[in-house]
Amino acid sequence: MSHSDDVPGRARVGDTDELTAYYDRLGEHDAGALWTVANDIEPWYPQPKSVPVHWSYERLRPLVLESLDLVKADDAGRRVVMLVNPGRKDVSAAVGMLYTGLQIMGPGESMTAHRHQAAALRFVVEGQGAWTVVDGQKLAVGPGDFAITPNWTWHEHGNEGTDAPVIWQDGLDIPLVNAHDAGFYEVHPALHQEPGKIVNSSLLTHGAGTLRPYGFDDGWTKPYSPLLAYPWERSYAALLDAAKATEGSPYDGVMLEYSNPLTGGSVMPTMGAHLQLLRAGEATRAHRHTGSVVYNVAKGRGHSVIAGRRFDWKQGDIFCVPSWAWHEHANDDTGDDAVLFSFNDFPVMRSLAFWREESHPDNDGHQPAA
Ligand code: 1HN
Repeated sequence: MSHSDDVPGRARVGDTDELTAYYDRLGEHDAGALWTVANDIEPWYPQPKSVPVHWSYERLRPLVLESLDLVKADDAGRRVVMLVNPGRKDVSAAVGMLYTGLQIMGPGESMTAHRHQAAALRFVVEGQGAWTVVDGQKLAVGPGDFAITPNWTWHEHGNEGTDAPVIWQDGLDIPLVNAHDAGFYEVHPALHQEPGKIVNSSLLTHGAGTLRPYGFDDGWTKPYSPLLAYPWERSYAALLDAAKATEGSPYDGVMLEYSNPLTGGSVMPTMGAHLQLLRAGEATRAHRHTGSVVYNVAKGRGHSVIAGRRFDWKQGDIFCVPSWAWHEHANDDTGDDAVLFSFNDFPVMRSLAFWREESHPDNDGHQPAA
């Protein structure tokens, strides 16, 4: 496929005085000539404004901790240091149409309940004692746990630990919602929900994986997972089990998707999430696909090559892969595994029939050395 625009079938009209005057007259009627923008608005292949970014946890953590004394959590709504892609400051996105940030809650802190059109998810980075109440269900979460706040569900959080702050990563589809002019927001009329007595009830009911509730989940017609929190221990154990039986994917290593246990589909309609294991010393091959991904290094150290640039990472670090960017990952520890948590907009890509994927054709499946 040619990527030059000077080919039959592509817009290639040069400017003349007559045409420029014509464009001006169209402009006066809030109209324009398609051929002046056609090649920009219909690129040969995706042209993301987002660039690959690596956020070092070691460098950000002191700044996140600093915010504890600077603002009260409830005054701020949520006390979050957001991670902003230099190419997407206009929409406060970390990559593509995905937002992410690091939220910190001091010991004993709690926040009021609200709900919004955007869907949210959390990945706990450090600290004991965090809880969140989602749609009246109290979830206790610790490091490595993954939890969801589907769109329009009431939610409020806190830290009942006594000595240390909790830091978790938030992921939301805010830029996507705003791109569609579909945002709504509500503060809970009573400021707090009345949680049911049983903590983690969705995990007790739906957390058995292949064993599904029989005869008592018939009412579940909601478009998101009835399981609201996925504990680290089980998820990591599942990865280790899978690694005993499979080589995994040449592009992703051993990767598992957090799924809706009733459908096998993504946890929410707009965002999916994965946990992937890179064995000691393992290096994946490069591929690219439509859809954006935000990673959090859950364990270990290594590097990724994204759009030809190398990023070295270790536990707690966050990095992103823009749509259609070549990417490959390597575990640089030859004695221990590395684990990457990630969330993505793949459900959007798939449901709109935008999904495309291809493997890197050259250099034995690797990008040219960065
Ligand atoms: C939100 O509701 C939370 O509930 C965190 O913890 C970050 C960013 C934008 C909009 C809503 C939360 C958010 C958010």
